[in-house]
Formats: sequence, structure tokens, C-alpha cells
Amino acid sequence: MLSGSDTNKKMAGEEAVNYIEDGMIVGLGSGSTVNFMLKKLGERVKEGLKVKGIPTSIKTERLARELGIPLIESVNIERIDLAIDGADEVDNDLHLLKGGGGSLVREKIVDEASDKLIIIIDGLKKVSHLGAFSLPIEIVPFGWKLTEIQIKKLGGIPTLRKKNDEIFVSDNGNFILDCDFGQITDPQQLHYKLKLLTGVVETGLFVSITDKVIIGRNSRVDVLHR
Ligand code: ABF
Repeated sequence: MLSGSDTNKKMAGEEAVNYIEDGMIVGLGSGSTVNFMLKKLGERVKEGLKVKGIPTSIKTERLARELGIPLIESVNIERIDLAIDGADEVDNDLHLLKGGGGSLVREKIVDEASDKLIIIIDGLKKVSHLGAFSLPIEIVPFGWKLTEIQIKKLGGIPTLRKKNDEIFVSDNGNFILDCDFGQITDPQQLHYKLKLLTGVVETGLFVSITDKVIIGRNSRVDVLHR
């Protein structure tokens, strides 16, 4: 039996599969909502839908392989028709806060490059302003405390991400600082400031790249467009 939140995620994830057309190269995001999408896509592939997927995390790659979804090697990707990804928060302008699952760098490379980006969420993630969820920032491990100090100077309160008492290491071999900036009123400006820090690889702010948001709530789906 699925929880209410999982039911919402499943509805949004399955609805997104209806936008995948035969022959498309599809960016496969990461996270639990995307996993519902992948299961439905796996069924469509078994029924004959021809797609090639580009996974944005090792976890997504494993699940896609198990489900029989054909994948392309990342070094061979030159274009992407459609990317479908989850998010931790979506604001009224469809700007995103992502990275709770630790896959933000690969997600952003794929999501930004895609001709279209569809975000799938449970309704609780639709907010008026980003920032209640701490902002994940992927940083180079070398001298990470120096980068942390620079982020504090920009007003963030960083916490080094840990998993089972060990430092969490991303698929790219980097660390993640989860940073509380309070309410983020100008995501683009904050993103630019953070990106100027040498130790910062990428931020979880995905600004002005979303085309559509599919929201599962109250046993139905709502769709927001840019
Ligand atoms: C990825 O998975 C991340 O950007 C985000 O942190 C998370 C989405 O959450 P969920 O597991 O609820 O789909 O997309």
C-alpha cells in the first residue's frame, strides 16, 4: 500500500511517460518520483516504444538497466530531446531547488542540455519561494573547509552531508554542503555568486530551465507551464 505522498509521486511520474515519443533520447533524472516514471517507461519499452535513456545517477542507471530501458554512454551524448526529473522544491516561476538525492551535477548537465524539461513532484514540493529545504551545493573535497567559509560569507549556514556517519561522496567524487540561506528571493543571483567560488562545482538552483511541472496531488495531476 503506497503512502499519500508516494501515490502522488506515482501519478506524476506515470503521467510524464505520456510525453515520451518513439525515437526520443530521454534524460532520466533521479529520485523516488523518477523511479515511478522509470517503471512505467520500462513497461512501454517492453510494449515496443523505442527510446534511448541518459541516466543522471548511478542509482538511476542500475534501475533503468534492470527494467530493460536502453541507455547511451555519457561520452556519446550530443543532444537530448526530453529530460524528466524530480525536485525538492518548485517555486511560482518554476525555478527549482534540487540535490536532496546528491545527483545535482549530472542532473543539471542533462536537464540544461535537453530541448524540453519536465519536472515531476508530489504537491507538497510546490512552494511560493525556495529555501525551506536546505540548498545542496557540490564542492571539491580539496580544502573543503575553505569553501565552507566562503559560503558562510555569502550568508549560508552550511552542513557537510554525511551518510551512516561517513562523509557523503557524490557520483563525481565530491562532497555536498547542505546550506540554509533562509528564503531565497533571487535564485539566479545567489546561484551566480556561489558559482564564482572556485571550490564550488555546482549548486542545486535550477533557474529558468523548466518547461513543465507535473504535480500529483489529491488523486489527480495538475500541469504547470512556463
Ligand atoms: C532528485 O531527486 C533530486 O534533485 C531531488 O533531490 C530528488 C527528488 O525527490 P524525490 O525522491 O521525492 O523524487 O531529482
